[in-house]
Amino acid sequence: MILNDQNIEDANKSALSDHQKQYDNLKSTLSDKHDLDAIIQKLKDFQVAIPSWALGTGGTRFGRYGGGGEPRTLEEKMYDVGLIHKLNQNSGAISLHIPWDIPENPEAIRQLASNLNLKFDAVNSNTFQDQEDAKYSYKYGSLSHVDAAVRQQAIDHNKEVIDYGKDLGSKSLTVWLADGSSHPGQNNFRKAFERTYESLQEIYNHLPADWKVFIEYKPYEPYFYSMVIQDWGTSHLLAQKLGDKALSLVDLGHHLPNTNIEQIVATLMMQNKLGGFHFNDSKFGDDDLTVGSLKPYQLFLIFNELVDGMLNTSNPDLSWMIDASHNMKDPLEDLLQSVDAILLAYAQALVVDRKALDQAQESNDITGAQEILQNAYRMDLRPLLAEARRQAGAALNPIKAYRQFKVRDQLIDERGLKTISTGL
Ligand code: AOS
Ligand code: ZN
Ligand code: ZN
Repeated sequence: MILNDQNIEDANKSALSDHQKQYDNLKSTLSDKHDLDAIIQKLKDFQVAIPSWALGTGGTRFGRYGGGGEPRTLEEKMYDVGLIHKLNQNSGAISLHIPWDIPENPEAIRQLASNLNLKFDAVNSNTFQDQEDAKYSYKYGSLSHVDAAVRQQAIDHNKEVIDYGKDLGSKSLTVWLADGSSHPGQNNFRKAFERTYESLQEIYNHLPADWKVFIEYKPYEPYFYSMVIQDWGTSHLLAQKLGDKALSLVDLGHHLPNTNIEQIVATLMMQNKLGGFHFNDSKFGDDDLTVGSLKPYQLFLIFNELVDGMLNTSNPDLSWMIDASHNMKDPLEDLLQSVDAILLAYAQALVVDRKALDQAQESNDITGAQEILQNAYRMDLRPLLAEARRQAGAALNPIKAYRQFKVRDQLIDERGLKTISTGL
């Protein structure tokens, strides 16, 4: 491996005494109110899955400017996630997309995953592109298509994705449905929903007993007039009708501007129906900006609800994933930043004084409630994250270590400058 334990230790050596001072400082402010060891344990346990399609340079409609050294195979994608995990010890899972990531030899892939300390998070199906050998086209939809034969092809694909996932030890399927319409009158909304539900039923019935299916929603794109699963309500309705193994998935970029995502989180968790998360950030919608780069307070408020839900509801454990695809930054650097932003928001939510917040809310102390949240958000918890990483054997500063050991240059040396990874 390009990075080994010794490298991480070396990278940490020079920063250690500064870190210790900063952490001790923070500790003295926090430790009378909080059990810091318990918080650090939570931070160490928190694992965010890296999507296979985020490891290369993504495209736009206009161009694709590769950065070099991109992973060309599933093995190389796993290797890159292994690098991220080595640096932060918070990215111990990869989310695969079929057919971009077909595991030709599952046994070997499982072995590689265990060497790299990785698990397989949700597997993703793809009925938003026509494959070369496909009999039918998804131009007019997949699970909602008017033609039963096309629907069957899409259903069979999803079943096949489950089977691939089973071979690897994955426990969930994420369905993001691109079905929709771009012109008023094109679709019968009711019929499109009913057909989608029936198709999902057949997929649901193929799930192993300990599996879940996550239903993602999105208000627009690729279609510009309607999407069959446009919002959390539609996703929840489908999940509710399907049964216990079906849950909604919230992708932060899949909301119209100013949507109160934290309230959606609270509602879905109250119903025990929140299954997973796709983290990113956006200015306009689905822009795949770096997590926390634009609306960190919103991210904190979302985590505040997540933590409250994890404490006070019976919602099943969540599947945490990043969903992004970058065409300007080094994808590995971006993913390191993203995971860090997620952990920071989580840590901030963990130091919210929940008892006091509840009291303030129950007594209509609006100012008090706001103060409690802002106090947590405005505290600099970066030394706490660094300490959690140090204890886990990761780098105090993952991006600094990544640059210090010239990881990208080494990847370019190995793989070449003109490499294109699969994805969008
Ligand atoms: C698309 O907008 C969604 O966010 C999906 O999660 C999709 O499957 C993923 O982005 C890979 O294309
Ligand atoms: Zn997504
Ligand atoms: Zn998306």
